[in-house]
Amino acid sequence: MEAKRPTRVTAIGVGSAGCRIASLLSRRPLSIDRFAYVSCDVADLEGASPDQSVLIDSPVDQKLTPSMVRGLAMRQRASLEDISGDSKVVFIVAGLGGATGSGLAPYIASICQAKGATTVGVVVMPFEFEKKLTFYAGVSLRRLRSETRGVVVIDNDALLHASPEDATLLDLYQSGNAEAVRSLGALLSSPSEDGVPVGLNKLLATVAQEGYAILGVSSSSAPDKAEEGLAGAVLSISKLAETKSATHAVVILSGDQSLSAQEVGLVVDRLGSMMSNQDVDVEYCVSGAVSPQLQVSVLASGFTSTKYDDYDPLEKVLRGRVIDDEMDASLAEGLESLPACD
Ligand SMILES: Nc1nc2c(ncn2[C@@H]2O[C@H](COP(=O)(O)OP(=O)(O)OP(=O)(O)O)[C@@H](O)[C@H]2O)c(=O)[nH]1
Ligand SMILES: [Mg+2]
Repeated sequence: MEAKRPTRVTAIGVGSAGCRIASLLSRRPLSIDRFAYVSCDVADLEGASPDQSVLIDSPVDQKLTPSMVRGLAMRQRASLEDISGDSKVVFIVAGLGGATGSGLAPYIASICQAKGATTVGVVVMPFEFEKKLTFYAGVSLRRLRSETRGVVVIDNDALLHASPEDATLLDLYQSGNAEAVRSLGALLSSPSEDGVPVGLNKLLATVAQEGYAILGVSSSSAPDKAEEGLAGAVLSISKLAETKSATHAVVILSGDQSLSAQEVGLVVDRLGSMMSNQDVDVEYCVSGAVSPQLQVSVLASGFTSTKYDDYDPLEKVLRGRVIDDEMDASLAEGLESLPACD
């Protein structure tokens, strides 16, 4: 009998956006062996088998906050420990800003890291019009970064290239998810006949730099589509961080099968000058999905400062100091070595 292959790579969708994006990714041939889902909302777990999902028991008559969700999840820590199995690498996929994704993504990441898995966050940040979500999103992003080897940040606004004025929120989610999944799918694709994957090692090395990795996405059907698409992807990153401070990047070319090797070489060569940084270490991958449009994405990493720093004004003011507003006491490590008072 053939021995069961150990699970090497797991992706865990957390909260509504995270579960939706993870579920879409699970339908593609990727170098991810297993998918799992965690949410407070049973609708997010529809279609997932019980051994792949954890429903956090939560009251239905209260508006939840991230810290409330985390408190509720602590009672189910054993199930959350089980969900990553024996994986060597775990991707935590979530939308930040709501209660579930913001509260749980850093908590689940810390559990996976404690089990020894290389843990990477993949997060969607709120739309410009979701101002009231930015604070929780900013706090959670910072926490997630400290519990992971790296975080891939996707800005929801950057996923929307042209949307009709009467588009519903669900329409925006659907078109945004299609863009994100096409790009992430190419980035995480397994070796196949119609593509050149970047490979998990190079991807992890790119993401595991100081600060954040940002995914910029663009599509083009113009005659010089590869170069125009590259310019669009770099522009979308430049709205979030200084492109010249990137240290590593992966150029992701997805679809149209007429893309020549010369065009691939051209965009890889042009990236450094477009980012005003000739020293950036560039990898690339090509996915052969057939589509009339070429999607060009750039995953650039090493950003220690981003637009999202402003989402968490408390961190900016405090700079590592702690607000002392509770009459409790933290026991610092080392206090036990003080002589006991009899
Ligand atoms: N791209 C994309 N963004 C989404 C989707 N669903 C929600 N979002 C965004 O993700 C962020 C978090 O929203 P949710 O995922 O709905 O929140 P949650 O984690 O389920 O948290 P609660 O429902 O508040 O407990 C918000 O900025 C949403 O606009 C989706 O399917 N795709
Ligand atoms: Mg939700």
